[in-house]
Amino acid sequence: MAEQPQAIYLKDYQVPAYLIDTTELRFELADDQTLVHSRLKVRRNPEATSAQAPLELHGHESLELCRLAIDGRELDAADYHREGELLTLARVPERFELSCTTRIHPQTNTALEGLYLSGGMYCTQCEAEGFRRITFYMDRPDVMSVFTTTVEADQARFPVLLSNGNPVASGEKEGRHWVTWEDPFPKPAYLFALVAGDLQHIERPYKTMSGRDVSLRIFAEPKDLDKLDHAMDSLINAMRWDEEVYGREYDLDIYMIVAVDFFNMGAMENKGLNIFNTSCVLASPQTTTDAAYLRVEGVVAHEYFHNWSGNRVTCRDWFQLSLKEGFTVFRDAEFSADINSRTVKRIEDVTLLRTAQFAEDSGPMAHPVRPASYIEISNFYTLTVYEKGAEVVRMLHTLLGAELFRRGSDLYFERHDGQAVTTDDFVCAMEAASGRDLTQFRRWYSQAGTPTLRMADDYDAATQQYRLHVEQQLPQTPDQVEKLPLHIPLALGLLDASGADLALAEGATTQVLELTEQRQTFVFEQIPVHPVPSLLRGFSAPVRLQYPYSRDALVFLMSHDSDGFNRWDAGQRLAVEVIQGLMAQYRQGEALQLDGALVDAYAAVLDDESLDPAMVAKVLSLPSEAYLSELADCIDVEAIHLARQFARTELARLLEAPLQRRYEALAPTGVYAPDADQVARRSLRNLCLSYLVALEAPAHLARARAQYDSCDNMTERQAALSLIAHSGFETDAAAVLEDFYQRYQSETLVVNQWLAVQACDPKPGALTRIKALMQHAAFDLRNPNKVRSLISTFCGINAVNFHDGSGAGYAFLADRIIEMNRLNPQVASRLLTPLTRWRKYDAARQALMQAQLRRILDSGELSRDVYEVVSKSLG
Ligand code: 0A1
Ligand code: ZN
Repeated sequence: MAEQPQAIYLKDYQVPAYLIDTTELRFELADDQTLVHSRLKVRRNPEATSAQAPLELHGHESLELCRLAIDGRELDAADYHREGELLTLARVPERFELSCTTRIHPQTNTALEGLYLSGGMYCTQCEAEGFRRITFYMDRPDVMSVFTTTVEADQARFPVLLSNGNPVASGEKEGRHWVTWEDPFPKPAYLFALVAGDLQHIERPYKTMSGRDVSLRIFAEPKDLDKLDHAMDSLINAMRWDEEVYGREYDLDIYMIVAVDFFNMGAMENKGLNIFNTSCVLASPQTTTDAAYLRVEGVVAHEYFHNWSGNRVTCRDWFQLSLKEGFTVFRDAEFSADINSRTVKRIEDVTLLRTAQFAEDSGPMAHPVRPASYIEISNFYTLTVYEKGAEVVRMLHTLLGAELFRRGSDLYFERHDGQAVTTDDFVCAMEAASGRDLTQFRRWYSQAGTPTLRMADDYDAATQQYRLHVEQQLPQTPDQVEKLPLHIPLALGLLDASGADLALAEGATTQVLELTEQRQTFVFEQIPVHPVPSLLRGFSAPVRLQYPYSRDALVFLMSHDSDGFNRWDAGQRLAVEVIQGLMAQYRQGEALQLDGALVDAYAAVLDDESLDPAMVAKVLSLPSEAYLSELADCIDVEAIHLARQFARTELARLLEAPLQRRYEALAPTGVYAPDADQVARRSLRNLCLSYLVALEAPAHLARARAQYDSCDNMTERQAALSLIAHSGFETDAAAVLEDFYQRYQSETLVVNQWLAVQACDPKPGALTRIKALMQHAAFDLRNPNKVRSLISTFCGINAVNFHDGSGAGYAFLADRIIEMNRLNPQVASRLLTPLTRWRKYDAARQALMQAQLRRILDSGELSRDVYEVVSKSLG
């Protein structure tokens, strides 16, 4: 290997030696190249330690430097030093103007970082370090500058030219035109954006709470213009919510969103000009499922909320990424909870956290919410930084209460508006506003790993004392051995024999205990009966909870707990135990026998028409294979799959009549709308159908096909499609897949769904089918959405096929990673995730997976992205 990439450490942080007050950019977009002219007003940072520091500019190796001048004086190669990603000017005046011209090639940019082409349109992605692929710059978030940007291009092919802020001038000449945009808010380069293309938009006016008029515009390719209304409604709801809940209003005259097909992530919060993956903005009843509607709403809100939590107050350095991401995920989750079902939203978020973030936290890439080092920052846009980071903010909210938390956030925004700050500044504001000491709480930011809470209890009828003993344990992670106890909010309630909540401190039915010691006992006085505890209500902390619940107690909580989340969680615990029992039977060669307790509990929930159908659907959904794998010490792929399938089919067999009854009773009554009521009905109806089809009876298959044929929306059609496609009725499966493709071949996002449905088909032979689909016209290795739909879905979800004992799945994935490493390092690096988990499998699979990781490591020039994950996984 060439030189190994080096790690960067938080402890080495130094303030920038120079500041850039203003940044003027001019882009000349042409077919074979783009010229980028910049003029920067630079001055020495008065806070820098050394007065003689060199000026260090970042510039990607792909940049061709055409011109560099200081105060009009042209520089030549002898005046600077260029090495790796740095261009260094040893001596510069205290204050000067730096002019620079670079030549770049968006047409061949497959990494989708910097300026690139998506379909035929130009767009940018600068977070985290993409701006250095555009021009030489101090590409670090603590250098904030006022940007003026001129975009010049062919007028006919690129009629729309956008950048951050407001358009202030435009003109045309000989078939080309230009527009100048000014953004008055100082921002780091990662928030810069540019778009040029043949786009159309929808527009709506918005009046902020202080009466300012804002024009909201969403741009897309003309064919998608009819799929933008939901995003617009979501944006307006988010803007209102942020005014009401956080007192934050929008600050520019225009807010723009642009939909692009080629995008590495979900969306990007560039100031005033968000760029979105089409999958996170387009929505129409015929092409979009209910789940995708909710995702669009959440992502639109997320990017909007970044305008304050991220843009007005940004990160000092990339170690602080969770400052903006954790806080913003918390904000968007609360927004979604407020406008949809709070409990369902919480269940979904916790499911993701417990399945994927816990896995990350116990794997080779485990890192704290505020990492201490990285090789490639793109690898740290993780579930830990986002989701666990949001849980950390949620815990602050729980500990302080809504009112003090709001005072803390007000103080944070007031203190740090226009600054680049740290997670510690955030905690300091919360401390100052609440008067609470959060010293120990800060450990959540610096210690990796998921804590386990072991609990036990006893009750003394004579003294009416109930005592809860809690022990916290934080596991070792590759980066840290020594761990200190965390400050953990533990919300709980105590139920009497009738299922009613007992009154706890100050008459409340839920109390938040604060766990700070490694071992602690909490004593509850005047408890009249031996209670059933409802622990960790609302999932009040991101921990693994161990308490010896009996199956009877779980069934009891499922029907009585006043905390909706815990009612669901009791059902999950019960199902996990039952499935684990089946796995044990399978391994011992016994005939599988489903515990009747689960059947009875499910029957009761299915029969209870007073419950929200969305909750019923959640409660009756068996834990996923991925969650069961996360819980296992050594993952037995086959046992998990078979035991879960058995539970499913048995439940379907024993509950066939009520499932059928509810399926029919929940038939659609009116025109499709993605409203809470309808979404809830469809989710339960589709769940009933999925159980019924599991019986592999022609009548139920026909039911699914009838739904497929007669429905007016993608939620019902897609559900039916995947059930038929995954069934054993192979002719019907092939027919429905073909029909679906014929109907939707011009809808890229729907075709991606079609790829994903096939990728997760558990029937044998999946790898052959995947390989064939890679040759299909619908597939394109350069489009990250397609790679995710086909390859990530296969390797991440289709466990029985991917983990086939031959190792063919692993070799296939390694080939794709080696290929993608050259094309798109970020996507390549994310593809690695399933291989990083090799330690959780049996010895034979471990060896096969490791061999593929080594093959990747030896495959030649690796990007920093892939190198970091592979080397840490093997390390
Ligand atoms: N900040 C965006 C996500 C994002 C992160 C990195 C990207 O490129 C490496 C792109 C987008 C968000 O949180 O929505
Ligand atoms: Zn974000």
